[in-house]
Amino acid sequence: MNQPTQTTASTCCYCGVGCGVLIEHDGETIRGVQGDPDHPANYGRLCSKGSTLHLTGDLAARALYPELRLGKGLARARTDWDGALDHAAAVFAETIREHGPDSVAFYISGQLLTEDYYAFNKLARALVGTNNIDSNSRLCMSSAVVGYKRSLGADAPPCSYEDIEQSDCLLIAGSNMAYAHPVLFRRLEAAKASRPEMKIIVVDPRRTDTCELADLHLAILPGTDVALLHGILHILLWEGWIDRAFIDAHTEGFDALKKLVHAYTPAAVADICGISVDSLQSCAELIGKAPSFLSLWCMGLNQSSAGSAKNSALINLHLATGQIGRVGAGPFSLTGQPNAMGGRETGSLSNLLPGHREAGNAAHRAEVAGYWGVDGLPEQPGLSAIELFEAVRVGKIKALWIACTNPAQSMPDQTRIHEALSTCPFVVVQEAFFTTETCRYADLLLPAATWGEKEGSVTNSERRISHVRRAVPAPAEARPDWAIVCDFARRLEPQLRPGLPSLFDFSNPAALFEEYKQLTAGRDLDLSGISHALLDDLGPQQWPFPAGATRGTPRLYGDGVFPTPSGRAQFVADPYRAAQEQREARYPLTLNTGRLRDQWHGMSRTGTAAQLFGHVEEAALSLHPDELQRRRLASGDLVKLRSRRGSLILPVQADEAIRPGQAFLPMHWGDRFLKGLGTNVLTLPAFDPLSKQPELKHAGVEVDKVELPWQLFALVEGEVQERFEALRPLFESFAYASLTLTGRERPALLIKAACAVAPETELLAQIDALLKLDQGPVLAYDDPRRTVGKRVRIEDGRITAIRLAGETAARDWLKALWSEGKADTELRRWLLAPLSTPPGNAGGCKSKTLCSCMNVSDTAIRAGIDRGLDLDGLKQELKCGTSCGSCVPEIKRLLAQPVTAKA
Ligand SMILES: Nc1nc2c(c(=O)[nH]1)N[C@H]1C(S)=C(S)[C@@H](COP(=O)(O)OP(=O)(O)OC[C@H]3O[C@@H](n4cnc5c(=O)[nH]c(N)nc54)[C@H](O)[C@@H]3O)O[C@H]1N2
Ligand SMILES: Nc1nc2c(c(=O)[nH]1)N[C@H]1C(S)=C(S)[C@@H](COP(=O)(O)OP(=O)(O)OC[C@H]3O[C@@H](n4cnc5c(=O)[nH]c(N)nc54)[C@H](O)[C@@H]3O)O[C@H]1N2
Ligand code: SF4
Ligand SMILES: [Mo]
Repeated sequence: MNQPTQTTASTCCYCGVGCGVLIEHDGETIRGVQGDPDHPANYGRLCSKGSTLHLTGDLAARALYPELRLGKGLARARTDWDGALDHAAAVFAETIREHGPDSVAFYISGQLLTEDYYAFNKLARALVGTNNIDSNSRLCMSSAVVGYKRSLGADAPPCSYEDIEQSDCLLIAGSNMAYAHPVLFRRLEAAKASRPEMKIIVVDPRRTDTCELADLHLAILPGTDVALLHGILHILLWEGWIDRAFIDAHTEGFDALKKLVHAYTPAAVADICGISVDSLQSCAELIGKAPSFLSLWCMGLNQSSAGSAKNSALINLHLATGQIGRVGAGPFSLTGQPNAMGGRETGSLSNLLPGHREAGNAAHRAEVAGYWGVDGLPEQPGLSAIELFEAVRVGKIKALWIACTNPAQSMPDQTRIHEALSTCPFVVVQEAFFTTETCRYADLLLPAATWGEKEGSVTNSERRISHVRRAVPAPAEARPDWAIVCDFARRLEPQLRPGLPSLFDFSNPAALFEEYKQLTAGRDLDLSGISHALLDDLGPQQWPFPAGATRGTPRLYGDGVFPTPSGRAQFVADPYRAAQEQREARYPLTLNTGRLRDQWHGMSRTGTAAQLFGHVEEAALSLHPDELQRRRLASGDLVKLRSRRGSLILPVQADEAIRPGQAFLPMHWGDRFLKGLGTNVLTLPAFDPLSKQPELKHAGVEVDKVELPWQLFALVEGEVQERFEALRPLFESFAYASLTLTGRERPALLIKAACAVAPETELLAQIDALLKLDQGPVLAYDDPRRTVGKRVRIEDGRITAIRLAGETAARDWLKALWSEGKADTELRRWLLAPLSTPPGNAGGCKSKTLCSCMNVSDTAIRAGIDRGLDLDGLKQELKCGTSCGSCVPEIKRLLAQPVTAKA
């Protein structure tokens, strides 16, 4: 193996914290990653996802060659880039000629680089002539965009990460930053440790790991934030904890808001939100008396049919208290994806244009058209994500280009999304991994370069632009996104703009950036002073950074002047409206969805690293123990989870962090890892009227116990991706099937499945063959009626594959033996005995890897706690929590549990 010889400074491709990474490689292959000590987002830190980047992205899961399907129902065949893009250009040109420019659409992603984004946007608006270009940021940040614009006049988070550390009072609303923005959470932990007087309030229906840092946790009922925020303002007014001078000098609309919040009395609000009047009062007092007050928020506010109202109600608190434009103060949205900000800047939502302009504004259109040298930009409003897929489903959109997003997993109401994708005449998918749910629908699959293989820029949550650098070449024929777009556009131009000079004459990402940045000159986000070269010289910079500037801008609105027509910030008086689906007899539970600590969205990348399944191994629905008891369910039981739109079969687990009446399911599970279209088969497509962001966090659901007595458990090590692909289709006939990875040094595929009656022996034989259990050193037992069968493969004294069918009580015991690399002497006796009771305490306590970096299980940590170790003792003895620190909040939670619960 070649030793790493080079280091390339780049950024992490996951969350919006935007950490700098040092990629260690040998010019061909990435060997390791370290946090970049010089990057101002993380100063060397990385979380469990960032520090394992080099372990993800198995080549066997990568899209490597363009593939084309020449007719529905046919298989895709490999083609070359010329053939692929010529074909795409021909189909797009013909569709546009026959049905007009709005019969095609582009659905792109906050994980694209700014240069990719800009190229796509120019392609759609200037060349094709449609505003049908939207991005997955619609599911993510569009409510924050509306919130900032309505309240402050421009889409600009006004704070810096340092403000978080310097604040006296932090309100964290609808953000589980311990999981979703971990490095920032580590910075907050450190700040609170050095200034314990800093107050932290968490508003979240669930008691998340983020609550470990909270002085006050308000577990409000789902969707009631607007009532809460108005209730806080009511108390601030009553107590006189507002900044009248700031309100008079710098804002408008306060009287209307005052009138509105008059009705939001503490008693009424406590009732709506399901919290006590005391806790509401304490919350208002912490905010009202704080020298500086900063709020952080994320999807708990944005992903709601009241997302815009929630955002503005929160910003109202800052305006009423004058807590903006000062050190440690301000409303600070955490952006989800690494370059959601870049997408907003380049105008890559259907209603936007580059440079924070509006597609619906004629003057803005004329400015951009003039700069691009085209006659005009399309006037017809573009469709937003939900509307766009609906237009595909009903046949209005006939050619769809999807890049860097997996809508067949991440959009709400999956049944309709799958319908749309299967009926669309021409679907192009530009993807780095061929394994996603959306790739199945690609008529043309274009292999994209990904993290470590591409160059450009990204903007993180604090408006800081970093230069993303390429470390190694992309595998096989994969190409960077900007290059694919420009190459396609140049092939489309002769058909749509014959005889005119190309609009896409870019030879590298820097050229795209140079053209794009001029569109920001003189605008609120002016970044015309930045270039790739400047970022190499000065390091990452925060906009605004106009031409001639020597440094970026850490904080906005220090002068109290806002980018509104009057220069004043606007109070917004939206009343509280309940979530769309209220609890009712048929659907008495509210389903909340969100992130796991170690997985990223549809798991195309994180799902290739067995280690990242150590913390959570499989899909399970979390319910409060009382809800389980009420339904006579025990942890591990399989249930049918159903909403008005669809259902899923999966196990339940007890979770005290969730209030009765609610349920939680991670958003990551799609049809690949769990049979049945995934979490979003349940969610609803209702969206906020202004931001058009869907209500992904509140769906009415119910669970019913299912009897699926015939169960299967299998584990096989080696060639996990290949086996995954081959085995997954065989599980379509099972009612329940979960396929995930497990292990660390020796990754293995882990399968759990169940159905009502034993499947055909032929199917089982097929499965066995793929598990390498059909020949060689395999111990086997089948009961005479063939309803129970056991197979274990032992090589060099170690278990390498397991399959239990019909009866799976020994699964945890066998898995533990596999993991320890032992073949117990009991094994043979147990296996060949007709009675299947496993020896010892098999099937006993299941453990999970709490500390993923140092490979420490929760069992080991509990044992340490029982021996009397505190956090420092645990760190010293077990080394847990000493690397990335992502597990520290959970260790603290174990430490805080009463002794009986710890046992
Ligand atoms: N590990 C990991 N990190 C990620 C990602 C990932 O996939 N994995 N994705 C990134 C992306 S794109 C995003 S957008 C962010 C998302 O980051 P977050 O928004 O922090 O994560 P979520 O888990 O989606 O939701 C946050 C919290 O909102 C709460 N919530 C639900 N309903 C309500 C409500 O009505 N009111 C309030 N106040 N809270 C509510 C949920 O209980 C949940 O704890 O994470 C980013 N970081
Ligand atoms: N129920 C529920 N649903 C949700 C959410 C929720 O909280 N609950 N959250 C929503 C939110 S906030 C978001 S942001 C979305 C995310 O949803 P998606 O955008 O679907 O998420 P990803 O799986 O990250 O999709 C990115 C895809 O790009 C591919 N890729 C990686 N690098 C590159 C590259 O360089 N180029 C190209 N072309 N492709 C690449 C990856 O393999 C992956 O398939 O999910 C939304 N859906
Ligand atoms: S916090 Fe973690 S996932 Fe987010 S950018 Fe930093 S290392 Fe990547
Ligand atoms: Mo997101």
